[in-house]
Amino acid sequence: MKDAGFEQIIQWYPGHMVAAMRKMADYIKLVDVVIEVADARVPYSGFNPMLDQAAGNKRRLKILTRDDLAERPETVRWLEALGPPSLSVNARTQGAFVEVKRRLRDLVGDGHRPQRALVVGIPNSGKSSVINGLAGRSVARTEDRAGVTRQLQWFKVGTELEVMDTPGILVPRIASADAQWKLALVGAVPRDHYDPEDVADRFHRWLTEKTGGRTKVPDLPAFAQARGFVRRGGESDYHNAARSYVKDVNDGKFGRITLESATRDVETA
Ligand SMILES: Nc1nc2c(ncn2[C@@H]2O[C@H](COP(=O)(O)OP(=O)(O)OP(=O)(O)O)[C@@H](O)[C@H]2O)c(=O)[nH]1
Ligand SMILES: [Mg+2]
Repeated sequence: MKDAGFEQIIQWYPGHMVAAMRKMADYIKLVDVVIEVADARVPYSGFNPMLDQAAGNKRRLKILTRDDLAERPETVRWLEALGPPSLSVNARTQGAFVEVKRRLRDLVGDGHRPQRALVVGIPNSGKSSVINGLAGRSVARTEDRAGVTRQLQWFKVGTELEVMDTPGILVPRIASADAQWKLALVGAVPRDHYDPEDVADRFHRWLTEKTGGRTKVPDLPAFAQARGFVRRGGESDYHNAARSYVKDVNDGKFGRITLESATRDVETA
């Protein structure tokens, strides 16, 4: 029963996503290439098939962001599975975008008019960071929470390229409990839409299984105790501990962790 409740809790498909999805269908016709952005830690659940479908026969560039937080061998396998043209970046570093620009040029060629690209992906995947990386300065607002970009907006990148930033869009119903906690953990769902204790517990159970019990990452009770999350009276404050725990995962404090494996998760999907 817990799973059923959990599945209902971690769903987020507000009106602005419905509206953006509709508008995007119009803009897709105007662009030369669609840049699909996903977090390298969840390259399976992190791509929205609805967006891929909406891109129709447009050329695509798939970018895995947060490759600084993902396990390198897994990212390499994912890039192979996704096929060219795909690449991974740490979108917070400018250097990564030399290669992104080269791939884009290869894809769209040298036209007479400025070429246009639409950047799409699920919330908090790093779309606006990719725009800033392409622009070489901070033009689009970025923040570490889901749902920052709410409008579709064009940005000029030099004289050759115009890129459109779009709001993050999830699927109306995230299929499995596994995909739900993983997307919540990486920040694709707003904080008030999930129970952080449940997500932290599921993450640790998953990691324990994956590593055959050899992980050094603490579970939530150990973390709460070590970090002094106690209420008056000596009881542990698991809720706030779990928020910190989730943040630490995303700050890379527990090391690089890829949540979906190219070999396992693709085959069983
Ligand atoms: N460590 C790391 N952080 C990143 C990377 N890319 C983006 N971020 C951070 O992730 C957070 C979200 O990035 P955004 O670019 O705002 O994500 P978005 O997809 O535009 O989000 P929405 O507009 O809410 O859908 C920000 O705090 C970024 O600094 C990356 O490659 N590595
Ligand atoms: Mg954004």
